[in-house]
Amino acid sequence: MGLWLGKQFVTKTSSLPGQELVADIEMALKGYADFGPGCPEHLADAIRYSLLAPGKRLRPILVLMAAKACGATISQALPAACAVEMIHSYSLIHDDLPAMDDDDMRRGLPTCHVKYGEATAILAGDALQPRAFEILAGDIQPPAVAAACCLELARTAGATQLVGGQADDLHAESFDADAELLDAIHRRKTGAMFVTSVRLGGIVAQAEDEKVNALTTYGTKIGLAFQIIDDLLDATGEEAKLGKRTQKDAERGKTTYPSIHGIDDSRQKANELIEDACSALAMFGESGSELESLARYIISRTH
Ligand code: GRG
Repeated sequence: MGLWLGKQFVTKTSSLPGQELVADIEMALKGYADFGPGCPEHLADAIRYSLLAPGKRLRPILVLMAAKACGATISQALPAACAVEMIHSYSLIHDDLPAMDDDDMRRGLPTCHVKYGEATAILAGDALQPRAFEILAGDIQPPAVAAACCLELARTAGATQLVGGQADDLHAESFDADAELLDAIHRRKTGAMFVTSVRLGGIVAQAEDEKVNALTTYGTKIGLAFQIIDDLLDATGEEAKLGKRTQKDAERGKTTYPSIHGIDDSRQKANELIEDACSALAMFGESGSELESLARYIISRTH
């Protein structure tokens, strides 16, 4: 199986690199999903249902790979990996709500609001956000690095990046977005979390600025490539494999990368972005090889 990427036919595996990290991530997430006796049982159930559903764990894998590439251990970076997944899971729960993208299927399961009702789904997302910062503040050492991680994630999750990108994306449903606006939406709604994931790895490792800057370039490029492939999968992918509905963008009349640039040029662009991302890893030498395989997975993925 391969993917036609403009001039190139990519035959790389579509299995996600870093699978050996997933067991550690899942176990830590389970621990952090235990809010203790003060949390109402139905809220705790809804949080666990969405957070522990079978996601790819791409962002936490990126945190851990970047941390390793910069010389940190997995256990040093695991709290940051879980914090990122909490923000990501909250954003998916809220994105699926009727007031936003109105989806009934996510990660192969009924969405949180379909299973638990809208109010509980909103609250589950709400609870995941402060939990992310509680984890960073409490479990990243030393405290100055914990504070730097909180600042990094807060900026990305906030009104100019994740939330701002989502607001522009919803707003753009009422008119035809141009290529510039579409890039700005993708960069903030999707790309920013990829950038922050690898930057958090570098920050936890207390890496020098040069390395964090290289990771920033890498994250920016794979983030946009990921969204382009997401648009292509929505247009051409299989629901059963994706675990979510397809053709949603066309149904909602949404402007997407393929609707502006066409399918072949979109694939070509994604391919170029991945090559740029891999070039940005040059200074890491062999330590960057896992991040490189992960970048190549992004263009070959089928879900
Ligand atoms: C509600 C503030 C707020 C933001 C929502 C995440 C998001 C922003 C929207 C989701 C809609 C969407 C399909 C975005 C495209 C990129 C994306 C985030 C895909 C889902 O990420 P995956 O494929 O999901 O890594 P899993 O389930 O594997 O974790």
